[in-house]
Amino acid sequence: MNSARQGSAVLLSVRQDIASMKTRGAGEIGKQAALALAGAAESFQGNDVKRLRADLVEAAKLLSQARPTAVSLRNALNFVLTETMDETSVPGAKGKTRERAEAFAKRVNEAKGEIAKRGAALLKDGQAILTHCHSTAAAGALIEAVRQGKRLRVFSTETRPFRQGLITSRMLRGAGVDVTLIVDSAALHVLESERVAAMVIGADAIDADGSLYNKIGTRLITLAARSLKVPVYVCAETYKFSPYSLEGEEVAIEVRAPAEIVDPKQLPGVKVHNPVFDKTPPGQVSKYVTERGLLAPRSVAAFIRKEFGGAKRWI
Ligand code: RUB
Repeated sequence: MNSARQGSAVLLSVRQDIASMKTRGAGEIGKQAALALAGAAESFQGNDVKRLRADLVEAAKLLSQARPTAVSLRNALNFVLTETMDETSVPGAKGKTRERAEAFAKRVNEAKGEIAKRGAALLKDGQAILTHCHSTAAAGALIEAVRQGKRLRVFSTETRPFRQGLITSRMLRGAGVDVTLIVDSAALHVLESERVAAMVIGADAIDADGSLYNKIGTRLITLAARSLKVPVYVCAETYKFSPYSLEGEEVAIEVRAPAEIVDPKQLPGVKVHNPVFDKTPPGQVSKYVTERGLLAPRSVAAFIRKEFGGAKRWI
């Protein structure tokens, strides 16, 4: 296989890994997509920099469609394309793509470390905490709190249908956290009976109006939490905030295959609907915990304008 063919095979395989959820979680898919774009640049053959730039935009579009809800994907790819698109030679553009992709990957790791500290600071010794799905940012905050000597009891929802709660539970247990798995529909009962002190979750996308897009069930469980006045802390790196929402673009809710819920053959004639994210209104989020500090939902629009205002986007 020549290197251009090999490059596009690698790109398609990264896209497939993201689409099939072998690679999952908004931060990780942004990082892997950024690195895949660098790989695509490296496998380009020839001296036509305009062609390379056009190919990179096409590759970025292809990658960004793999998970429509995660704005981190598009933000990561735009981050890599910035500066790369100003390069006037093929070697220059290849080098810049790699440099930007690695800078993004570094940013992801550093942001998670910072969020872990800021999130942990919100939690107190002896508290019961509820989490949903598997967010590396949220899990990082819980692990950091325990590392600091705070004894937490964490309740982790199973998270139907993909059961990411099992990943969370294993990860937390591996880090020495006291963790209990519950089914999603036990959330309200557990919030009340275990006197849960806070919910700590992640984010896939955040709108300018402060709304949160996260794993299906987030809206329902945060509603349950707020009905008991339990605060909801959302651990979210700045690349989860949607610059597109400033122009009113709605975040798309990904709908996945019915077979992820049940084998359709078991239910002939029954329709099965599998939306995998939902939109939680800003009133159900207490604070966004970002690597730059805590953010109230009402301050998100100004934050997005400051962070992304005027930045060029290719996808
Ligand atoms: C994962 C999910 C996570 C966010 C944040 O959904 O909703 O809460 O992506 O994760 P899926 P992280 O399993 O469908 O990708 O903090 O790791 O970026």
